[in-house]
Amino acid sequence: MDRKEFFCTVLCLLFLATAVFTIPSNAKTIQLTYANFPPASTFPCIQMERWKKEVEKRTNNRVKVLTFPGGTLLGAKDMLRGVIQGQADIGCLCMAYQPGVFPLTTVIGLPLGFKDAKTASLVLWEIYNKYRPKEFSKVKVITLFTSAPSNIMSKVPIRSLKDLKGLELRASGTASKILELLGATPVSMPMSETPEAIQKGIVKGLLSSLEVLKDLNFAAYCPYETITNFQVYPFAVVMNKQKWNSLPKQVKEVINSMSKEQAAWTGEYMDNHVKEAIQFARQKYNAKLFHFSKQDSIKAKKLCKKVILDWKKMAVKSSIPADKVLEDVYAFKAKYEH
Ligand code: 3IO
Repeated sequence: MDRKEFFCTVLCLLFLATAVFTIPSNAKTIQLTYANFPPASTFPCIQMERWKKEVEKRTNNRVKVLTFPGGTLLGAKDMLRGVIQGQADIGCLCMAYQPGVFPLTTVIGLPLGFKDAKTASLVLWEIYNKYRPKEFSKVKVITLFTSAPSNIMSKVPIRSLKDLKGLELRASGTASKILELLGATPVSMPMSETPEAIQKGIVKGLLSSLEVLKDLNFAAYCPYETITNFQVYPFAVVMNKQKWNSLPKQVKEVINSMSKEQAAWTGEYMDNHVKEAIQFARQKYNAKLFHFSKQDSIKAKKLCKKVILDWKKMAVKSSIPADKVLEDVYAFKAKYEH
């Protein structure tokens, strides 16, 4: 062949090589949309970005995750339905926001004495894995985790149960029931609606984990924190079932291999971040921390027992082996507490 033919051939080969190596791999990129309800600064979104980064890395960028924090794709109470309907491929939801919808896994949100989010997150994962409850049968569960134990953040100091009487505090699910039993006036709403309620003075504070003092700047409004460690809020990250079924085997394996790891990572991130947020609130807003007296702590614990009994009654009605589930929760709790 002459020079011209030679260059033509080289060019053709180059073109073919480019086509073979780039076009098909681009075409095979799998995009997943991931919806989240609270602002990007908060822990459900921090764990979402970590998951995105790890999944993209571990699939060699075959999967691309598009994240939507702050309710930009789906709001707090639309999450499960939105994922089932395919408005988002993945969604992060808080089980406490839809009472009755997650009868088995809300066992983790009872006042059982969890001391940290890592333990509670791992126990939640184990319980889900063991029972595979039908409350998640319409979706694929990607991971599960919890907040750190809840404390009271308020505009007024709360040093005793007496100080709680009639006080409007924002909470959700089991946390709202606990406040009611202790004589406060719970106002239930998702975290995403809470900044406005606090700023407008609709509520005098909230019951949740303390990292929001920093992440949502609640320390500016609630400089009084009462350490109660009542309960944790359980969360689930779920995927549309059809989308899940359409994924290649290797991608499914990467995602499945990350479920428990992501639960532990998120719990650990949360536990460390709570400490940072308390420091932040103390330094920047001169926050004060209170504890109930021994008597009030015992009294609060006794009053809280009713929510455990109520859960049992509800669970039995839903054909859940309530005693066995609780027994397993306590056993896993003992295993993961150090
Ligand atoms: C929570 C929810 C969204 C963003 C940050 C958060 N920290 C603790 C929670 C727990 C929860 O769902 C709630 O509503 O208190």
